[in-house]
Order: sequence, then structure tokens, then C-alpha cells
Amino acid sequence: MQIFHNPVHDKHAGRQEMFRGKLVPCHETPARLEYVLDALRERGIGNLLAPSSPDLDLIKRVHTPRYVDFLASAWQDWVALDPANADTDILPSVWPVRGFRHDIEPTNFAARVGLFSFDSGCPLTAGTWEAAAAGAACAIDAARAVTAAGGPRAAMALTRPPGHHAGADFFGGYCFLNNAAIAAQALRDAGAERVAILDVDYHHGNGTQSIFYERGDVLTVSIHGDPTTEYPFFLGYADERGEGAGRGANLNLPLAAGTEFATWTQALQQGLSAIQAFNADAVVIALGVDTYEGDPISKFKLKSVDYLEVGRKLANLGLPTVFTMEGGYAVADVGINVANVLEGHGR
Ligand code: OKP
Ligand code: ZN
Repeated sequence: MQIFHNPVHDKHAGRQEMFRGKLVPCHETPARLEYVLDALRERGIGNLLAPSSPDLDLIKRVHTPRYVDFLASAWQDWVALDPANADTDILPSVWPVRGFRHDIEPTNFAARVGLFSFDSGCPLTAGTWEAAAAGAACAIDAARAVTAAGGPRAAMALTRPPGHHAGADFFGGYCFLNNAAIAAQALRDAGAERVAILDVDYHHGNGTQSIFYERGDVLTVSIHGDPTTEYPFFLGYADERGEGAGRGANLNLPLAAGTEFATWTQALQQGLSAIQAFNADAVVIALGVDTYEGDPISKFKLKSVDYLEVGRKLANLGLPTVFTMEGGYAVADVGINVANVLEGHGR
């Protein structure tokens, strides 16, 4: 297992997110990744590698160029409004909803932040772009590793911020660049004709789904808390099956809050069967461990030992595999749980 870890992940450290009308400390913290690195080093799992520089051309074929350019310059535009802004992270406050115009791009900074986002819980900070771009580079390197002749059968993009909520032209849900989608595109570019993305994070991978919704070459599968009650609420229902060339190439497996491993694993089996039926040449696992019983913002009941079994089941696909790091907020246990998946998958 080659593990590309983001050496500048901690440049993204949001101060506060909006919750019930108040600004509260961010759940998505740099410590999360440090716990994973510690667990992997302690248990001798994987070879830790630094990423190369990000391939912006590839990133701009997954995300729109104007969104990527917005992210790259957002912080300097923010500080240009008022130098005192450097002490405050960017949070959106206005969005173009139903009935508004979607064919215009206001020049006002707050309007542009809203245009490119979907929630107010996702601060954009001074180092967000640098961290997110290096994370995308990890995803690309992991994809190129598993498709190289003589390469490992699995590789991981061990990075934060996570990616699966980021769409072609929006950030939200702690995510800015969709690392799983970028890995899938890199796999396609490297010759995999059919790629599957299996998202096992507690939250529906709305960004990933929307990026590939009309494509038949990338199957998207997500197992997640039922969006009727769980974030991101407005996508992730079972009747979303893809459109146009992508019809049939999206599978949502929503489960009720409170779901335990015995039930969760049945959904996993359904997802794995769909990937086999799709005849995928390679798979991307959007690995969130916020399905854990101790997670502070999620409501499934997986135990640490269950993640070993998850890793074994994923390995049974027998496909070149790229893992991307998504959620998991029981900070001190995130390392154990991620290491268990990778150990179950095999070194
Ligand atoms: C990102 B990932 C809790 C608010 C939670 C956003 C959750 C994003 C999860 N007070 N809001 O899928 O783990
Ligand atoms: Zn999540």
C-alpha cells in the first residue's frame, strides 16, 4: 500500500463554522490526520510518500476552471476588501436559490462566495487552496501508482480537507476539491475504461454524485445516513439513478440513523455487487470513518473492529484501489479506524 500524505494539510485550519446561529469550533481539524499518520507509523502499515505538484489541467476537467480560479484567488480577494479580514475566515452568507438567476456571475465578493458554495459550515481560510491542491495531487499520484506497471494494488490519498461534498463548481461540507472524483478521472486517463467510486462516509457524497451524474463511465455508489434527516439533506435518495449516458450508473443506499454494522454490511454487499455488475476496472473508496459509534456528528454504530472486516470485503473486489480520506470526527479514534480498514485490505 502506497500512502500519499498531504504535507501541507494543516495550512487548512478553519477557525469556526456556523451551527444553529452561532459560530462554533470546526469539527474538521488538522489533528484528525495526525492521528491517522501516528496509527499507520505505529503499526507499520503502508509506505508514506509525499505528493508531486498538482496537475491543474486534470483538476480543471473535474471542476470548472472558473471555480478553481475562484478558490485559488479567494483569500487574496478577501484580504483586498479589507486587510483586517486576514483575521477572519471566509464563510458564505447569500446563495442563488430557486427562481434566482444562474446565468450571471456578480463581481461582489460575498455574492461570488455564495455562487460557489452550498452551506455556511465550511470556512475557506488563508491556506485552504494550498492544502486542497496538495490533497488533489495525493489523489492523482495514488491513481497513477495503482495503474502503473508493477505498481501496488492499492494506494491512499491521506489528506484533508476532505472532498466528497465538493461539486464541479461548489464547496461545502468541509470539502473544496473532490479528491475521489479527481482520482477517478486520473484512473480513466491512465486507461481504466470503467471506474467505480464507493463512498462509505456517513454523509452522502453529493459532490461526487453530481460530477458524474450524466456519465456512464464512472459508477457512483454511496452508503449514508438517510438524507431525510441527515446532512446534506438535498441529495442522496434512492431514486437518484443517473441521467442520460449516466442512467443506471448512480446508486444511493440510504440507511436510517442508528444503523448497526450487521445492517450496514448488507448495504456494503449491495454496493460491491453493483460494482462487480458494472465490470469496473478500478475502484475509488471515499473512506470516511464517521460511521463509527463514537462519532460526534453522525449516527451509525460501527465499532473499531468492524473496519477490519470492511477492509477485507473491499479487498475481495480484487481491483486496483485508491482510497481517499473523507470524514471521521471522533478525533482520537480516527487513526485506529482508518488503520483497521487498510490492515483488513492487506499491506
Ligand atoms: C463532511 B464529511 C454539525 C454540522 C455538520 C457538515 C457535515 C459535513 C461532513 N454541527 N455539517 O462528509 O464527513
Ligand atoms: Zn461525513
